[in-house]
Amino acid sequence: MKKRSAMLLVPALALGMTAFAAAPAMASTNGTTYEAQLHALNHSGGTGVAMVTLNGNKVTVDANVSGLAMKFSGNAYPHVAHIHDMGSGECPAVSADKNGDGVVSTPEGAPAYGGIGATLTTSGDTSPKSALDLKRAFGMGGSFAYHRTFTLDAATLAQVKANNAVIVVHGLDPASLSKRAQKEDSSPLTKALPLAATAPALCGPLHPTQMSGMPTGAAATGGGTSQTGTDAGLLALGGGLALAGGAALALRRRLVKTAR
Ligand SMILES: [Cu+2]
Repeated sequence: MKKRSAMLLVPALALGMTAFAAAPAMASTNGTTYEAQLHALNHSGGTGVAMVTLNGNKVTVDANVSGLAMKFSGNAYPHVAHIHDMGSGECPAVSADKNGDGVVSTPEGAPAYGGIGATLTTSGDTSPKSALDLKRAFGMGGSFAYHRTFTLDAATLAQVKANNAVIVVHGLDPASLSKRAQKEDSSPLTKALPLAATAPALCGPLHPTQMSGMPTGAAATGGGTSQTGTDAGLLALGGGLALAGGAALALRRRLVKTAR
């Protein structure tokens, strides 16, 4: 079934793939593209689209997002993002806000989208260990483009193929949160970051598509590569880098546990 549908998609993909800057070679049973329409969570006001193309154990992720929180304490906002999996392959409803603070936190949404299968970093490690690495975050600022090819672990790869993977982009404008939520940290993920920094802002389940090519939507603004002011922004977020690394180790386990 999978192989057959992939074969049928090849002509369409071959045409569209020319739009990708680094189009991977088309293998006979690979090259399947999955698309996620990214919708706002927690009233983030953002939107976007992500395209995920598989080639063997390599994955190429292209995304465009816009309308997210632009600044944190006057600096470009670091938005982390992941391929979540092993949940229900869905985005959470407002009712997922179990503690009633007006925010569906990352763990509260886990029954819907699962734990972290891969972290969409800009360089280096892409495992759940980098989940809260703000320096290599998915993108900086309110609108940006993302492009990267990396090796996907077997478990996450299988989840994508099973249509049980979800793209989640994190990071809310603290001012948009309730007074109570503004005072909360990101426990149990990490106490080093405020709730706003890790709460989901965009979400979209990945599904196979015959469409291919660069995602439409926000034009690339270069926000994803701009590092200006980043360090100060990270400090403003709580200087959580060092702590976040350790905290992230337990992140996937906790999220998956929550999802069960
Ligand atoms: Cu995530």
